[in-house]
Amino acid sequence: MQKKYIQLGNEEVLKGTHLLAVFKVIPYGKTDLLDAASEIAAESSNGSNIEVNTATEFSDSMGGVVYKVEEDKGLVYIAYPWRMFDRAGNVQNIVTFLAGNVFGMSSLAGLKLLDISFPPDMLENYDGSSYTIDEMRKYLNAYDRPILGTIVKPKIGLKSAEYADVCYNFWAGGGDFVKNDEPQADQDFAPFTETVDLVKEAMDKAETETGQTKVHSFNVSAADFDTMIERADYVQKIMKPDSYAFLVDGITAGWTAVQTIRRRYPDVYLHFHRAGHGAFTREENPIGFSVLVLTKLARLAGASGIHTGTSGIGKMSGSQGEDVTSANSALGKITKGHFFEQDWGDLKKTNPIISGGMNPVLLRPFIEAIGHTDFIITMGAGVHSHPDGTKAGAAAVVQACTAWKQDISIEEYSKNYPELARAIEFFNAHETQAHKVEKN
Ligand code: CAP
Ligand code: MG
Repeated sequence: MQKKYIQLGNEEVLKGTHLLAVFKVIPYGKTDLLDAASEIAAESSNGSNIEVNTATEFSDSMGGVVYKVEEDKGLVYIAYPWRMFDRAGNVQNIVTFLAGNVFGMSSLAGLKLLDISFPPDMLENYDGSSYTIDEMRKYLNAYDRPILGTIVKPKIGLKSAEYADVCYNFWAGGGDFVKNDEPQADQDFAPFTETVDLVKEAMDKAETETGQTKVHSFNVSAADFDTMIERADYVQKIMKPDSYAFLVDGITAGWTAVQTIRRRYPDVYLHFHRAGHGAFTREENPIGFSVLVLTKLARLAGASGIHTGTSGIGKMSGSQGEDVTSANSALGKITKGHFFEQDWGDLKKTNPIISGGMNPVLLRPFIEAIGHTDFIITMGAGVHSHPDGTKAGAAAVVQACTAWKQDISIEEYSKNYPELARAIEFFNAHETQAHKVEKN
């Protein structure tokens, strides 16, 4: 045990000088929890497995402090002096410390970072969101309801003109927001610039026909930052201000990619797609971090919105508690499931993006699960599998939302709206949680 990292009952670390973290720890074999805690604190801050002769009084002050443990739950609380982190507002650096080497420690069978809290002085170094859902609502004139979106499906394989046609049909059916699916990038059958050009034409046509403004979220994730910037600049050249968002695959492209786009394009909605997060966040994974931690880090990095799960209502794993907690954390609403209260200071909110197996039938259940409508919802197959096509699928989503706003059941409301009626019949017939398998 590295005793200097164990300071149970230390209250000084709770007075605004330390980042606080809580881990669920499963030591191997008979390793004592406190012993494991000291090794985690060392490896995630200034130490290693053995004390070194090169340490100084100041370097010692940069050590993590185990200030509390809950033996029965395997919980270890560690405080980190916030000055140890890169002062240039670098989220990647926080993750490298707290979710880096420690995940590989041979003495641990499990290590899950469950929650994190940033002191006010530390928050001042971080960007937070600049263009929020509030700006998007203003542009779309969409208030007191979710922003209604889709993901163009099939996930890959449409030519540029076919892609733009799907966008047009969704927007013509009344939808607000279309996103690239997370792997759509610059494929030879749908070159990025050609797709942008045709999406612009589709958007102009749909706006003229509907009298409504529309938004498209373009995936600018790429092999290198220069290419990301080149793609983002092209979108900015072709599209009207406010009519586009930039999507970044935050897990696979990385935190530096997210923050590069945030810092170069502060007037654009930054859409954090979290493909790959399951490797870290699934509740059955003993090693990783929670959706709550991911969401808080995304807010620190300046994501305007991040996918936060469907509370077990859609196709992806996730629970009502976990997903709603992280969604409301993104908005700064303190709900149960937090270990720490987080005062976000001046950092603007990050909105939940709700996606994954959603369809018009599931809209009201989700709104009731999360308790508000300050989110973007995107339905992929839930729109494009509608028996009468994408435009009808979009109309069904809009009708389901109107039914909710008027507090009328979709069954009742659909008596005068055939697109919604067909959607109800179709999605009730298809086990909308078909991806749900009985977890044994
Ligand atoms: C949803 C989706 C999203 C997932 C990501 C997909 O499509 O496009 O990427 O929602 O999950 O590829 O599955 P569907 P999460 O609407 O057709 O399911 O939002 O949980 O990160
Ligand atoms: Mg997707």
